[in-house]
Amino acid sequence: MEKQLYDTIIRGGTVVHSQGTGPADIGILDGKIRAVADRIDVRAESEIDATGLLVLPGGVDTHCHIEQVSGAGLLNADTFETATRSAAMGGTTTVVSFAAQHPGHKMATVVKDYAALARKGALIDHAFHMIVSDTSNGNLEHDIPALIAEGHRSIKIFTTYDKVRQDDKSILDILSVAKDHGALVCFHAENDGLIRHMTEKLIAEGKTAARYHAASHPRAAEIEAIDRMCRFAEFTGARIMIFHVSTREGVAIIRDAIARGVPVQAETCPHYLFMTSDILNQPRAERFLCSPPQRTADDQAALWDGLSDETITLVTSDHAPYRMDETGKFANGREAPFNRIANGMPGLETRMPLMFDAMVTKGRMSLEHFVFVTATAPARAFGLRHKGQIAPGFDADLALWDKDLSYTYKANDLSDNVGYNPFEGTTVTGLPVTVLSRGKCVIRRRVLEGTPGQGRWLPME
Ligand code: DUC
Ligand code: ZN
Ligand code: ZN
Repeated sequence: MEKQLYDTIIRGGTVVHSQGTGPADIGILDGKIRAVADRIDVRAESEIDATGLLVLPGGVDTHCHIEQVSGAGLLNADTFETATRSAAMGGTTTVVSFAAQHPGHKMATVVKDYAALARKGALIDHAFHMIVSDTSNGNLEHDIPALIAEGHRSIKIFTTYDKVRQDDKSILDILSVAKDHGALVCFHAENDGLIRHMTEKLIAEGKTAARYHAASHPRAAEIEAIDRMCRFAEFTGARIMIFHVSTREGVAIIRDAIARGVPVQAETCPHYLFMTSDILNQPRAERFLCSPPQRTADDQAALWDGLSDETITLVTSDHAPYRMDETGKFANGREAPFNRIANGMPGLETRMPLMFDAMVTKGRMSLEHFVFVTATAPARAFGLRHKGQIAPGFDADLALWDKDLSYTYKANDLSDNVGYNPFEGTTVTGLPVTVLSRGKCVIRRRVLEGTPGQGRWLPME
């Protein structure tokens, strides 16, 4: 029997592909895109009608915390199954989460354990950043270079947070190993001393409510640490990524560093683009606590400018799921002071629709730029060579979007396990309706079809 050219064809959509945007059919075989053409004349066993829909690369979310144990010993609310089904519902088909090393642990064991959890639960493809908190015991000399060689080419370092933070000397040691072995180093960049100084002061003044979290992470903390990390990258020549930039000054420092030739890239997240610190005056403010905290409308304008001129090239979710109960935000009691409440909020499912609505529906930037910041640039930054674009040879990770479909987020309507939606009340126009991972429908007409364990680990190249 003649071998089929394609097992699936997506017909009649408007496709954003590597050569431009326009009507095209997409031919898929064995999970890969084989053809993007005006019209594909042969038939396939499975045909998907995309008439009236946009066909975009599936989103690539390179900053999400999944099934992770925090430095304080708290387990995330999401498993790989619940997190990745939520991601897929929001049009995302690749996630990069964290293999979080705690002091005393071997990095190789940590990565193996997280990989096993993902292999069992993930509905979509995935990779890991290695959170390095202990460089002793052979970790820096042996485990980390060996893991980099296997394809774990991203390291995450905290400049603050008890237990995990690294001092300057250790950061420089890690940067030097990363440079020698070919890894990217990502930073949670906030000055630890400033945060501890402000936290102690606020608590001594009796200012313990959740809303004081913003004052405890002053903008100067981010500004100082971003500048220092850029200087370290300049000095060592190591490639770095600044996670979750939130301030105008942070954007300016990165812009200047890029102009000097420093190998620095940067991301921001929807909660910095769409929320200001005023949100912490709302009831149940614990829902919105994150670090760095939300800032001002002026910072938001600077972040958008940074996206426009490509100082910032990635928009990720920083999905950090904690339920509003004693398993999560209230693990230290309902009356716990702000510094004893878990940081983070869910974002895997809302990232792409919020960005589509702001960039495309509201006309702030082009459809192609939306695809760039949510899929192409994150895939490129982390060496996920077959993700983030529609072109022959790429994985058939696709999201079919109805640009006219509107939805107003409700209190608890996401497919994760977090129990609240921080964007309750926000209306978005433009939603993914059908989502494919390696040519298989994970979501079909907004209904989940994927199965846990079908996602694969991706080496970073
Ligand atoms: N900030 C982080 O850096 N990580 C998880 C959650 C958060 O708010
Ligand atoms: Zn962080
Ligand atoms: Zn994070």
